[in-house]
Amino acid sequence: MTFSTTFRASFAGIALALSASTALAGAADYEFQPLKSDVKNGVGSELAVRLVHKATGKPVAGAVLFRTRLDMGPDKMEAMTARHEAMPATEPGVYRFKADLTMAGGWAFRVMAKVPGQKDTVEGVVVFQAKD
Ligand SMILES: [Cu+2]
Repeated sequence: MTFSTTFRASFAGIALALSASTALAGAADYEFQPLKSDVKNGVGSELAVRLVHKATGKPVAGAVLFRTRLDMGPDKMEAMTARHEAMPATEPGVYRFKADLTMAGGWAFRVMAKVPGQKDTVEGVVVFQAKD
């Protein structure tokens, strides 16, 4: 291999890496985090997640959360789901839900979100521990 082909090959690699990270930048820049991962097991348990912009650590307000699912996947009970409903927001970037949990253990809150100014859908999984 000559110098020039080596150079071209590594340059192509860098270009590829750059375009890949640009393409993923949107959705991967955001993260859902639990406000408090320990929650009460039972009816009307309150779960709250914060959506943050990873680079700045700032909460992201005004996102539209959809296709939410709450299941016991973390405890190998994917099929066990819990009813839940969104509650009014009390602080920017924090999304609250009231859930009817039926078992103590690990619950995964799966969510998709449309973030203002982002065309890619942000996906998140937040694990909560329900305690009796
Ligand atoms: Cu279960």
